Amino acid sequence: MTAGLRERASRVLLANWQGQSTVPAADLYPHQWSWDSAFIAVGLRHVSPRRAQRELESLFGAQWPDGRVPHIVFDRATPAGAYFPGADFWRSAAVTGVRHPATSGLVQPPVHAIAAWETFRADPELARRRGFLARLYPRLVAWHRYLTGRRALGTGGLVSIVHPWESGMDNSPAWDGPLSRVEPLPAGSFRRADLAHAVAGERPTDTDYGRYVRLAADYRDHGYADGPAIPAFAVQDPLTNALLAAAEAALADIAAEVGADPAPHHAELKRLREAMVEWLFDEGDGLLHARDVHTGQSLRAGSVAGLVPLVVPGLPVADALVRTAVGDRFRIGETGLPPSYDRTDALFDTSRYWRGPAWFNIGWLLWRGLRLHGATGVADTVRAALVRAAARAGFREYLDPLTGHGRGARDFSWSAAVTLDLLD
Ligand code: 9WN
Repeated sequence: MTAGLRERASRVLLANWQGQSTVPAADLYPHQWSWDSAFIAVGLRHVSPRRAQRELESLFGAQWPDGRVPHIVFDRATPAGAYFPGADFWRSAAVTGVRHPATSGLVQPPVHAIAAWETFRADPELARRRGFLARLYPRLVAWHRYLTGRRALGTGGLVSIVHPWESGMDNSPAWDGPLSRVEPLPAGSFRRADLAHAVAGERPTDTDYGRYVRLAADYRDHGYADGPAIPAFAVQDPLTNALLAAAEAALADIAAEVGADPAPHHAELKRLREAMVEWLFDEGDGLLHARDVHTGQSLRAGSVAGLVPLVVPGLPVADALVRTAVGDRFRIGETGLPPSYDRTDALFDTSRYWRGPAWFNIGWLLWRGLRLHGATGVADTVRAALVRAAARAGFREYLDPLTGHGRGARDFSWSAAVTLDLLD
């Protein structure tokens, strides 16, 4: 089974490869996405280390002068209406001065340094010969500096995201509260392209989209400036901050490899780790919660994002998170499939996108985090469940967390990529 699965996963990555980068899924997502590319590189390194390097290089080739790595890099050859909002909506050239590639102006969770380090480790000789890390290191540093400098909007020095798309977990119930303050654009004022390829009941609603488009248009119309005004949606997200902290640990390894000083990265890891625990951890609940920058309030919700800080080395509250992961709300020790939302909560929905379904990338992050903190038995359960689900359901975008049935797009790149890594 394993040999066949490896073969099938490789075929998905080869089919979705566009020459310089990989699309998340052929019809639904026909461009390059930022955090997808990082997970894809982690899997692609087992198929072709050179392609894995190019995947990250092409993404960072679209980095903005201010250091931000855009969440979508648009493929020129793809018809304009294939994805909404497309390049003509974002108008990135007006800010960057660069017409090609056109990009969005939002970001996604900073998992890239982790992917770069793993990609390097797959073939250090090739990487050194190509100057892979030497070229990428300053770009990764600029990316992290953008986040910690320009996006430190609230108190405590944590990074803020300014759009649900930036969380990577677009319609998580955690965002319902802050989003309710945003007046949605009428559904008729834009045309969704996703519903041509996906089941409406498994996607965000039209009202969600009305709010997403309103927020994105406002950010664009302010020139993608991060201040002085704080956007209507601004939250300190545990997943984003945890991945940044873990990415700083990876950056320390990368710095040592390229002859730079790792010390600032260790210091940054420590700073972010302390701030996360101080501002986002809820001891009573055993989870980290996002914080609303406008109100300073904790957005108490049962999002799996609150378990992702397990990826942070030296996290002092790791034991509490492991207990929550195996407790009633997530039951990861039994099922191995981490639901994206608390399964005991009234808002839990087994089919709707980030409101309950299990996702391969989150499972992969938790697998790493659980191993990092010595919960190897639970980590093994997660690994086995994801591999079994991929074998049974194929490389679907997400899974019903109770049955393992596949949902969303088929031949989804990061599902294939992390399966390859789990099989290694
Ligand atoms: C908006 C590509 C992306 C993922 C996100 C996922 C989804 C986009 C969409 O697809 O978001 O960025 O159109 O729904 O939520 O995590 O990166 O796979």
